[in-house]
Amino acid sequence: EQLAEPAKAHYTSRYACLRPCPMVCPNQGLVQQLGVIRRSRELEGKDTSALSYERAISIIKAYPHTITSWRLTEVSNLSGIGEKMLSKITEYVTHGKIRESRSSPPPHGYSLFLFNLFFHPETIAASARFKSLSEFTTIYGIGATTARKLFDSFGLRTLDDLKEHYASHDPPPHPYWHNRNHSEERRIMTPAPVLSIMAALDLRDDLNEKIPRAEVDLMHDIVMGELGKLRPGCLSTVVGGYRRGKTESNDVDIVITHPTLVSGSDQVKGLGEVLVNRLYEAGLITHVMHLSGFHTPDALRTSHWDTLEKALTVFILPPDALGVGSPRIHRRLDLIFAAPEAYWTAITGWTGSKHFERDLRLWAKVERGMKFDSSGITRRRDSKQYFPRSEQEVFDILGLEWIDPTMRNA
Ligand code: DGT
Ligand code: MG
Repeated sequence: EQLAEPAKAHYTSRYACLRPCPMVCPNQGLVQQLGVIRRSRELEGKDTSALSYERAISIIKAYPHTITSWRLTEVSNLSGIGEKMLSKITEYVTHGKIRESRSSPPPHGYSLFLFNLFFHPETIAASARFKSLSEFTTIYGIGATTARKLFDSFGLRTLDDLKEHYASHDPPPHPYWHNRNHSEERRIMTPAPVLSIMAALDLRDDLNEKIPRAEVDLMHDIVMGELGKLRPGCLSTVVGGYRRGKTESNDVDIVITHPTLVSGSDQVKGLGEVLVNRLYEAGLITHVMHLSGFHTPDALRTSHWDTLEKALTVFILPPDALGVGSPRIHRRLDLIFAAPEAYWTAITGWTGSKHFERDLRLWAKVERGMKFDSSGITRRRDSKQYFPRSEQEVFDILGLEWIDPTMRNA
């Protein structure tokens, strides 16, 4: 079947999946300030506003020139940069920082002075509320909604407040193996504990520590070494920020397949379960927050992205793995299991960035009549399924010019 000519990638594209975007851009200061406002909107549950900041940030990150006053006209013509966003950019260009625009009046009852003070990015960053909410969300299992509830309804302000609160309120986490209906031989004999909030508080420092690339490589080698003993011949790729070239990652994401796995059978799920079991019994996995299609109710990722099998876990290197007496730091490890036909869509879908992925799905749907997710590509009109054999083929089928993973930092 003849595929249409791919759309050209360019920084002016409306779609993030067509904008090559480096890790560090020429307008990093502006991006950082807009990022503070975006984060505060997100913490306050103003998702629509947060998303329009996210779009604008993504567009600016792909813009190849330093924005100076004589570039503002060109910037204003970029899609996703509305009048309001342009006024913030202009302010940054003239004053080196951003205040909330005067064209958006404060909510009734607030003084303009206090409003401006509160929404100034530096002021936002310094405000007690922003600080508390940000701090609360550094704990695995606490999202923006929970953080606001803890602040507003329970009056909590500090991590010590939080500890005291959860010492008496911590509900046992919903076990990921609850209601699982698996056969005797695949039964998890010793289910790993789910991460309770109290346990997450104890692991907070570890889990917020960034992971250098060399340690990502080592974790990958150890995991695949264990898997090789159970099931020789598996293939794997480290995805996520690591694949996009991040020097330090927040977690490790690995996509795994085996050439003989039959999709639609229980084999993919089985592979995930035996590996997680093995790593737990070897003392390499300490917690499992989620396995396969089962969620803990307050899980961080509530939206259903795809039908792939995945294990969200906490991993720890064996003693002395990084040299004699080296510290052992708990790390977030996500394992994604795919049948061979879904391997390349899984890799594309998990490489990110999140915004790149969002626009990839949107592009596929709106411009190509296709449904893309990590588990596959389907043409909508006749439900034809595609099984790409490389990531290049994923881009070809979706009619997109190739973008290197290191330029997908939208
Ligand atoms: P970081 O924070 O250093 O780990 O940075 P990333 O970009 O690796 O972020 P991460 O690990 O949250 O997610 C990796 C990519 O995978 C992300 O860009 C979007 C995608 N992703 C995250 N969660 C899911 C999920 O539940 N399903 C699917 N299909 N994709 C996901
Ligand atoms: Mg990651």
